[in-house]
Amino acid sequence: MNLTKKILIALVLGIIVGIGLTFSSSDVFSAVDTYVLNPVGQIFLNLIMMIVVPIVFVSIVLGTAGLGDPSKLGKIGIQTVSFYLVTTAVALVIGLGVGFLLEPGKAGTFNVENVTYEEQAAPPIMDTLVQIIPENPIEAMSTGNMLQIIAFAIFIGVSLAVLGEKTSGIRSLFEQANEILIFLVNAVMKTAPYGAFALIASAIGDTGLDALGSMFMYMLAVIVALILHGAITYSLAIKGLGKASPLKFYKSFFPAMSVAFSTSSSSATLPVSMKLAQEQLGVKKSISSFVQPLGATINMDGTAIMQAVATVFIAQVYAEPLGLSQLLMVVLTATLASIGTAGVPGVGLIMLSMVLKQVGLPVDGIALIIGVDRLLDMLRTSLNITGDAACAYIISESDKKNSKQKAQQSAL
Ligand code: DAS
Repeated sequence: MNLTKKILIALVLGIIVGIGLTFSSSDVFSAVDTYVLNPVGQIFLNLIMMIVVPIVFVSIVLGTAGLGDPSKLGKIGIQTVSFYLVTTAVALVIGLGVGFLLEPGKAGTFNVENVTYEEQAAPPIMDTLVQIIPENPIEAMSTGNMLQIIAFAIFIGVSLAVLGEKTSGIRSLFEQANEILIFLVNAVMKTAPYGAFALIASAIGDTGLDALGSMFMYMLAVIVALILHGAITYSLAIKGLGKASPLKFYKSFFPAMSVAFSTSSSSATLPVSMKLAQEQLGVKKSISSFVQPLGATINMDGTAIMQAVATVFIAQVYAEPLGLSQLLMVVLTATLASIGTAGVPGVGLIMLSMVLKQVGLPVDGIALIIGVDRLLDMLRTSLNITGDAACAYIISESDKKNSKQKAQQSAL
């Protein structure tokens, strides 16, 4: 049986066990979670996270060096950031639209008297952009600062590309390191079904049926918007720009989506999403190694959708209507906020407080949605990394077409 089927079965069993645990006593759940689900889930998470920093660094060094001409890096960088900003803005519009249509926070259905939320300071966007250049790359790696790791790897990769033969030994060292890391990814992925089972069962058991019931409309609005964005925006882009079958794309990429679902972390999923993009979708290694790690950090359409729906939900609960200027502010703030959101579990909520403050809504409203956020984080992270892979695929296909045209022209 292939890995996709094993992970699917593990997820279904995990959902069944999770729902079963919601009917058990809290003692039973905490015992099962403490001694079974959490250890198995955490070991899987740690195995995956162990590879993230080395594979992102090595892949981007090789990817950037592989691009050859540094000016090509600029062209691909502009294409990548443009795709990410446009799809994030589209995601926000879809999220806002579904929020207004389904009205999950219809006034009067929620008691907000004792609702409070201790907001966590979101890093100012300008600080995030300035701090991209690391003053200490080793510290950036030890703390998992993905934007700084990406920046440092680009500098090394461009240096290898410019120095060419002089540093061929170092480059082959990176290539051998990459082989080791790919081997480790394959080995770790064999544990994915066990990790997926434990993490989804724990998340459902932890959320509980009460929260699932009272927040049903909110969850439905987020899920509908996520599906619309994946089924429409990405499918149109893959079909229209990538000239490929969206169904084939999703089928090939599903194991990475399931790892993102299990881990709720775009960064943790990177080793798998890059491997599948290169091996199953035929994305050029030099492009995948640059576009996907960058996307795991600055491109989060699923998160943007949650932030849009949550903003409409909170505005409805507090009966505070949102004007057009506020809606535009939501799109702008959430798009920029996604740049500063690291690809780890739960950060979307931290950035949500930034969006709510920007449009004058009570940040305390986050306390209403926090109970079901872990489950929604799993779903939105799956969409986050799918957008990154769709972008890498489209840019890779465009690059292949350009190279073919250049080869034909030089042959004439
Ligand atoms: N879980 C984050 C990610 O890794 C996104 C979020 O928290 O919304 O993509």
